[in-house]
Amino acid sequence: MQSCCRREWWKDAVLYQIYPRSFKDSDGDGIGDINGIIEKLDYFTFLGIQGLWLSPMYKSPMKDFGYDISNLTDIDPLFGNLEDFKNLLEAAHKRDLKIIMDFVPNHTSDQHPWFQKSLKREDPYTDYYVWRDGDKDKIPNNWLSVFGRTSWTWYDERKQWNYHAFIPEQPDLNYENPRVLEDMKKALAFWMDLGVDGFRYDAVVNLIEDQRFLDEPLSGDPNAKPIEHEYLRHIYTEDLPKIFTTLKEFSEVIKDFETKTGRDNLIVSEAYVTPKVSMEYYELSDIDMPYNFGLTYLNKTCDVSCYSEKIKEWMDVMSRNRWPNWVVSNHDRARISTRVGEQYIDAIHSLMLLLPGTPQFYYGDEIGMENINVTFEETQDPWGKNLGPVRYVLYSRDPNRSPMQWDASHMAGFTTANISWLPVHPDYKTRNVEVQKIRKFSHLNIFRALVWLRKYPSFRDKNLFYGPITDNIYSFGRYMPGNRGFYIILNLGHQPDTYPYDQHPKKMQDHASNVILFTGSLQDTYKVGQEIDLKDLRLNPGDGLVLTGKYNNLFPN
Ligand SMILES: [Ca+2]
Ligand SMILES: [Ca+2]
Repeated sequence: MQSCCRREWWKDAVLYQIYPRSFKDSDGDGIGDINGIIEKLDYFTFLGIQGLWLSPMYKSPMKDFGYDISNLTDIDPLFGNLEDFKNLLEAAHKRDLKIIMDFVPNHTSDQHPWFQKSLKREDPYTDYYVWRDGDKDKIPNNWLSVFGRTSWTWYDERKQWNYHAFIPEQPDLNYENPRVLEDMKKALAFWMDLGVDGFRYDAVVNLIEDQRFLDEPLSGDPNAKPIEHEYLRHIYTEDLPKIFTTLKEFSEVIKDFETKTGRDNLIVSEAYVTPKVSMEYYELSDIDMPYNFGLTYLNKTCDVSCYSEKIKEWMDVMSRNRWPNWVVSNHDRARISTRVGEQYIDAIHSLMLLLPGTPQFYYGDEIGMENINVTFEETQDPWGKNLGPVRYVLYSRDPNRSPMQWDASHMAGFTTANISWLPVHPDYKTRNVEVQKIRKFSHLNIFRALVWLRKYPSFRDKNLFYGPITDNIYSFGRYMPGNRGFYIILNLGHQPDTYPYDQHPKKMQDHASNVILFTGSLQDTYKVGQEIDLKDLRLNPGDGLVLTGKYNNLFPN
């Protein structure tokens, strides 16, 4: 709908990514499914979540865990069926919870009927994929798969090479053929008719290939092995200009549907690019929120500059009608707890929930779930398998996809089976939803308090001002004239530090005097509503404070 006239639901939403295989198993096969998600929908009401993004549940041989789709308009039996999915939509909508689907435009499974027909040169599918003539013993060029090794596979049936940006079982669609675009639009329409609330465009940087098929230059990265994607600079296979116009065609289908039905669909896109390039997705592809992945690069060596640079870099490009968003982890990135250390989790949640814009959380991050260790034998992820028993640890995404830790019972309450598709983290008896529900200052309850806090008008706009920073302390303020203002002070560094009061913004003097929320070691020091003298404020690493002018109790019970 027109952004001039009404506020889209996703601007006030907190989003949550479900990795369906790992969320909740309803039928005891050790793999999460749709009915499992339905069982747990009240959890999102409890958390204060308004939108769920579901990683793919389409029919798939599961070579890349659902990102290899063999039927774009059906659900894989592993997860349930279309009826189950409709039930999920209905049950979610009853709770004012929106459902965002993954949309995978770059490729299908090699088991998709289009590919099977293309293999036989059956029209109109002959050119649905990227085929190249050549000699069986000589690959067309040096292009490398994102998951490592050559991106070309020879097919005797066609006596031709086939291009795949990912694994051989994920052949790339050929967007030089306009029919491909039209057929993919039909898939979008199918799910919109069913009632989904938006899409996440997957792997958009790989969508288009340069039609000259020239060798890519070496990256010069000394850490990259010759079979690894980082070994080359992807000037002919990534970020090509035609991506934007192609995606815009998809977005137009979605926007037309919005105009017809009066419903707002959220369009997000996955591209690990600079904020500047991200902006092109807003402008040229009509995407509501290109994911802001800056904070997915945080790690244990980060002092405050990592955070402040990424935040400023992103906010600096948020002009006009662009709406900010924040992501720290997902199914492709190590868990944030593991990357930066558990003691920073509450402070990072404070950033994500109190900075301007829409945050998206990865399942389990709200309780600070950690990566699991996976041996090479246990490795399921093709990215890990492809690179062998030494290098797999650098690439496998299995460690951050372990089952959700619901409670201290058998298999963390995830499944009744004795074995799950990936192991449950051994810390589940002490780290789980149930145990954190009861603990007043648990990650889960601080997360809920922050979600509740962001309902104040001062958090609803893009207003933001930066407070002083040190090597350890980061601070920022949010306010809207005529409303209660807030001031947030976080120690994101590695040393205890004192708030630099000599640089304290004078305009905040009146607003920031009472403690409203605190994390880390400060829970022994402060009470909600207590007046505070910023001159003496000392914070340990991971500590955080939210200050405002008046008393407010943020911790229910
Ligand atoms: Ca199951
Ligand atoms: Ca492609």
